Amino acid sequence: MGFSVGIVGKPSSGKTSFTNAACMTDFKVGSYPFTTIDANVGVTHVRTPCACRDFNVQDNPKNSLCVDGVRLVPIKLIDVAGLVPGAHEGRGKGNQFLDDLRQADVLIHIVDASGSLDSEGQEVAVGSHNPSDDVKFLEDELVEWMLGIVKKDWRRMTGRIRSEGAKLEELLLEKLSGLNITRAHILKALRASELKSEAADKWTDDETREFVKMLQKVAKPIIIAANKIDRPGAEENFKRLQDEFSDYLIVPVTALAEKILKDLDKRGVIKYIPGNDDFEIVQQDNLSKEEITQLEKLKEHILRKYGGTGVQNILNKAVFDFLHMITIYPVHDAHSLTDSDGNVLPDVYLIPEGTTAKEFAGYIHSDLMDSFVHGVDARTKMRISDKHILKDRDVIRIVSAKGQK
Ligand SMILES: Nc1nc2c(ncn2[C@@H]2O[C@H](COP(=O)(O)OP(=O)(O)OP(=O)(O)O)[C@@H](O)[C@H]2O)c(=O)[nH]1
Ligand SMILES: [Mg+2]
Repeated sequence: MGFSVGIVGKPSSGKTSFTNAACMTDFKVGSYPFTTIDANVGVTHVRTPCACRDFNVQDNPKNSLCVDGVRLVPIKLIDVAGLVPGAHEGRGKGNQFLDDLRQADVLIHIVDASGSLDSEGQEVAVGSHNPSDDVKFLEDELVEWMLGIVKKDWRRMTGRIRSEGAKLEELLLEKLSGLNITRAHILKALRASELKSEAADKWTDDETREFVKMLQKVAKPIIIAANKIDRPGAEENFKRLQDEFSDYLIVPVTALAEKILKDLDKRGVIKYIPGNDDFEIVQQDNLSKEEITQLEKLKEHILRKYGGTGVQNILNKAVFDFLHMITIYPVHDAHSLTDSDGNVLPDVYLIPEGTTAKEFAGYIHSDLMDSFVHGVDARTKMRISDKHILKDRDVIRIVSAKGQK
């Protein structure tokens, strides 16, 4: 399992550049459309205060990292081929490849904020394309993709509501669980669309689409990266996007700058912590005068102005501010905070806010949920019940009938 982010957008908007910058991978980037055809998968981290500081202990992270009291929690990025308007009718590379996004918890739409690509990713004069159009068409294409899946076998499926008294949410759950869509998502979308689930076999096409639109918003929500913010005209387009889509989370991003800074940091030329709005040049001799000027410009016009390159920022915002995920540390011993090998605070899990102790056990292992007896909160050393709702940075021992964890 684990947390996954889908990286979507039209060709050449910078999806692979974003993925490479975030994951320090080397997938192929190109200035021509459809450089990526098969999905690229990379791993990066979100950053959050570590529980080690609350307990004042030295930790030994296993499934994650801890740097100066900041826990780096791994997440997966899935970078797919470019999507173009009419993809559901087979244009561009079609939309079948979106099946690669089945496991995505959230989608980051990489928009070319410089407005220098048409809707198919072909270069046009800078500023001549309005990125707002991209936001609309991409959402439409995602809805069409999900609609195709929902409507498959629809007549036979909804027929079971009348013939067997089956419930629509159960039928849909069966069909959509492979898309990482839960019962809660389906119920929320049904409520929001105000459609009668008992009469699903009589829904018009527009009604079914309405439901799927809600489902997309709930189960595959989109946040927007206004990428190439380093280019001329991008700032105006970013503001335009913010005005037009005021209820969306939109973050200015430069994937290019993030990659340059991380590469220089890796070589030891600068000291840069991803997400920061600053860096320090430590090996001046390894840079030309020109490069130093460029770096100073980058610091002043991008990092200081926008609070960083946006790559780390948008990932953190997606996970914590937008999806309200929390971090939980399972331990074997609630006193020493260790696993059975003596590692202190070894693992951390990203789980949705509102998760109970018993549900959390299921994230570790389904057996552990079935055999759950009670939990122990390492802060209070008190027992917690199956229904106890966990909070961010809780350190929990799970006591199961099998006596483990
Ligand atoms: N100036 C600038 N250029 C960028 C940025 N991000 C990407 N690019 C450039 O945009 C072009 C396309 O980048 P890719 O990362 O290959 O784009 P993509 O969305 O993966 O494209 P496809 O795989 O073809 O769909 C390349 O020339 C990149 O160098 C950025 O933040 N700033
Ligand atoms: Mg690509």
